[in-house]
Amino acid sequence: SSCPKRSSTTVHIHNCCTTCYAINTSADSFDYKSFFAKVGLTSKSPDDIKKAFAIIDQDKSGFIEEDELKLFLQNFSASARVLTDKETKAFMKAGDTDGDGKIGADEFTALVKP
Ligand SMILES: [Ca+2]
Repeated sequence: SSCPKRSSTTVHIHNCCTTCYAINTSADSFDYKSFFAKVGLTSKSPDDIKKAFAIIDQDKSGFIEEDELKLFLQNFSASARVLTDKETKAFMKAGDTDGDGKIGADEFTALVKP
């Protein structure tokens, strides 16, 4: 089987199978815990997790806002789908521990390494 092409800006922490996972998760079935484990983020150093965070934080605001979270999977695979509103809200709720409506680097790290 062939691997989908990735853009040079995608997070290079995954292998072909995780790319396929990012593409193939069907609507409302995204589970951040299993995704982080599958792409190998959970075993990365805190520095590497912060690097991934910096890529997901596309406008470099220091936070992952809801619109950026929606495009989360596309950071891992350019051809991945956007998250549904339901998935985005559940993901945000899980990561936003201080309730300010966005996910900071420390919150993201805590989400990846609970
Ligand atoms: Ca941002």
